Amino acid sequence: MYNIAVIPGDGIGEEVVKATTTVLDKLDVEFNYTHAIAGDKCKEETGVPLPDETIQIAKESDAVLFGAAGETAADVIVRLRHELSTFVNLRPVKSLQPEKYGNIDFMIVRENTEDLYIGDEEETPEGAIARKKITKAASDKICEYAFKYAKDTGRKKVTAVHKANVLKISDGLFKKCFYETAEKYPEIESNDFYVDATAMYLITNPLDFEVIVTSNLYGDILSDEGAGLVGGLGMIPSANIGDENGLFEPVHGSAPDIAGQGIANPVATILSACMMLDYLGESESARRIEDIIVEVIQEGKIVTPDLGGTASTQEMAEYIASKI
Ligand code: GGG
Repeated sequence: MYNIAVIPGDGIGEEVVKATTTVLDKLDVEFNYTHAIAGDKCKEETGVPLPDETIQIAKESDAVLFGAAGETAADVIVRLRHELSTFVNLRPVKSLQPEKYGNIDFMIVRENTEDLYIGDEEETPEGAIARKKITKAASDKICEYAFKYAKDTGRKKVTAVHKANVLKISDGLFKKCFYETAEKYPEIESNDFYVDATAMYLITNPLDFEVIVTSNLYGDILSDEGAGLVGGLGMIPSANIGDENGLFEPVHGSAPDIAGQGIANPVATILSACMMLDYLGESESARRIEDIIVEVIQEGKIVTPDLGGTASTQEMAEYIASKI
């Protein structure tokens, strides 16, 4: 039995997490869920966006399933990643509808602990300043992770994304660490692009990418762009992995425009749960659910409006669950 901390967060978080546990509950695997609060609503109600009790529950669990972050993202999801020492955020951009989006399939390996996301901002007489932190240790660690991931999964190329022509010291260090790590993996091709060029290449040449390794902010932005390549934010899961903890969340946010309507696409969160199953060593169940999701989307009968259907979040989840 696995102890799972469930943190729905804000907006559509509640709906997509409920849909996901509906699917998980049909597996031959036992889960003990401990629900915990965090987010904008939590801040309104308790005065804090991320209560100590929630952090404790997350730390004591075997894995965390998170729904969606809203305006308090920095104090909730970014802080949780730190509290759980999850140094990598894996964001797979994979097309489940190749006939519509082509065979896009690449992994974004996002550094999860530093960059502008350290939240070191201050007001100044002129306006504001934010500090960007890039260390050799974290850059080496994430580049090593990316190359090892490529090797372990049979990928042939790793691309570093940075802006080292302008941010010469910080992104320059990231680029240097990347090529030092690349030397240890001569069998894997390595190249690098500026982040602005990458934003274009993802649209013009998406099939050229296999593994992207990048810093925190660029990884966040490029994964939303990646979602746009394969059907939208409802399709992309993510896994935050550390030496001791795993936190699994869809790439999308709280989507206040559709929250409460029961029409959010649950696929990103269910696929995040598949990444959680892999992390827990339940890969057979993960592949089973992924296959069913592809089947359900191909059928196109019981899918949410963003996928061309009229089903609710929960109806789509129950249909997926019924096929297990
Ligand atoms: N881009 C979708 C979104 O709004 N995600 C919530 C968010 O801002 N998360 C912060 C992060 O992933 O670092």
